[in-house]
Amino acid sequence: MAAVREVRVPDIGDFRDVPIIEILVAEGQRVARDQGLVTLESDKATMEVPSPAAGVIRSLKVKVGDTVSEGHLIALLESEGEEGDHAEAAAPVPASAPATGSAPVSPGPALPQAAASAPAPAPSAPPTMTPPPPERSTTASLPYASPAVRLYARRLGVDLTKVSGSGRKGRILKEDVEAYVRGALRAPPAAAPAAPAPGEAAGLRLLPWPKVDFAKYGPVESKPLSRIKKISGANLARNWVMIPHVTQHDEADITEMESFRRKLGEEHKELKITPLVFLIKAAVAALKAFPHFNASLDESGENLVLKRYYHIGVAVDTPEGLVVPVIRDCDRKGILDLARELAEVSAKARAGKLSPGDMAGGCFSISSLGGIGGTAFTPIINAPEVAILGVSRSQYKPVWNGERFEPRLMLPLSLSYDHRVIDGADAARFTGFLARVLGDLRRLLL
Ligand code: CAO
Repeated sequence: MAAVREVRVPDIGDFRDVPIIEILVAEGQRVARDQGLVTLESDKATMEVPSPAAGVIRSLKVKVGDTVSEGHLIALLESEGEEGDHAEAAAPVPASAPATGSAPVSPGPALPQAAASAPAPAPSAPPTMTPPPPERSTTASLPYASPAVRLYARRLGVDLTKVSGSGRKGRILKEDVEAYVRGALRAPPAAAPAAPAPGEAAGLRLLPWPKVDFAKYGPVESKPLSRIKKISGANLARNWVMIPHVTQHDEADITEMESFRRKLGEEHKELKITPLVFLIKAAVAALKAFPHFNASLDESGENLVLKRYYHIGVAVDTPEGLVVPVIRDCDRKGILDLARELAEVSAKARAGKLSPGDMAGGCFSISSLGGIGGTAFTPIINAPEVAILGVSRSQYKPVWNGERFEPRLMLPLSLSYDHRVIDGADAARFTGFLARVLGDLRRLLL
């Protein structure tokens, strides 16, 4: 049941006729137990008188400038009386002590921010008052502020050592903290933002996109992007700006592989066996040899998640735009199975029938433009994967065999990798490994 209590000045030692310098609450205000009600300040110290219980301030019996001694009536509190509440004259809280309940009350260094997030002090501190700094002439002196102001500053994340006080003897008031926050909000950012972790916005500060009235220069027609283009475009843009891409180019001699592929094609006329299926098998072998390519950064950007499965994404060009279905467990499938599955997923992709699940869970992607043309390109990494292999059209080139040039079928490889995870030397080793495997498929048995 609610009861009206008198809140009086507690035992404050030898101090008498101490002025009240701050009233921290208003009549009718709900207060928590231990919340500061008034601040007292003598020539030698300041302290707060805390509320002995949770409740509502019915009336205040003092004002700023009044002088009080032990036992002086401060306020009437309609308390929500719980067992164990303090007696009416609660122990005072030293105003300039570090914000830990039993900390010594002599002036010391300001709390570091981490410690400053500790809960507000319990009112069990000894009834000793803390001397305010005589002068706030050096920045090394203890920030001189009441616990309420300290708590307020902590909640706003303000380091009180950076705030100058406008109160008596340089005391930091609530208004000083507010003025500091206002100033900080107006100030330009001190430094460029830190590199974004995966999952965070890049926070780029770019020029606005140029606005051009194209119709001024000739006839135009506006056509909306397809749904797939909009989705893949947003993904590609994020991946391009958030991943530091480097592309390593190499060539594989696939002369022998090509004659094997043709032979297989004649034996399995029902299947379309293209170089891509060999590339999938070679990629799995390379991912096994270089496990950090078969990995993703976690959301914090501080850990690499290594995968023990081998699901390969294949970029498929469809009339609606680019999609990347994933072929699962490529380590457990042979060339013929992969050729069959590749034909199925690319037909499904072109028919617009892929489900989100068909495109999820990839470890590494391959983008082949070999059927179309070109000599090299820079594929964009399919986040959160850390590398992607681009393949261009093979062509016969004169290759020096130590004695003479001979015509060899050379396949261009372009490996884009996330430089946060993969170093250039490893990328060169990875493409070199791929080239050796494609040059001699027996290596897949090793
Ligand atoms: N060099 C020379 N010829 C190649 C080749 C290469 N690297 N890759 C494929 N070919 C040949 C194939 O053998 C086939 O010829 P034959 O019919 O005579 O055997 C022909 O080119 C067409 O192949 P394909 O493109 O139909 O089949 P694929 O297995 O190579 O590729 C698929 C399948 C779905 C990946 C492909 O059709 C596709 O969509 N590619 C585009 C991917 C894309 O847009 N990537 C860009 C993304 S941007 O990062």
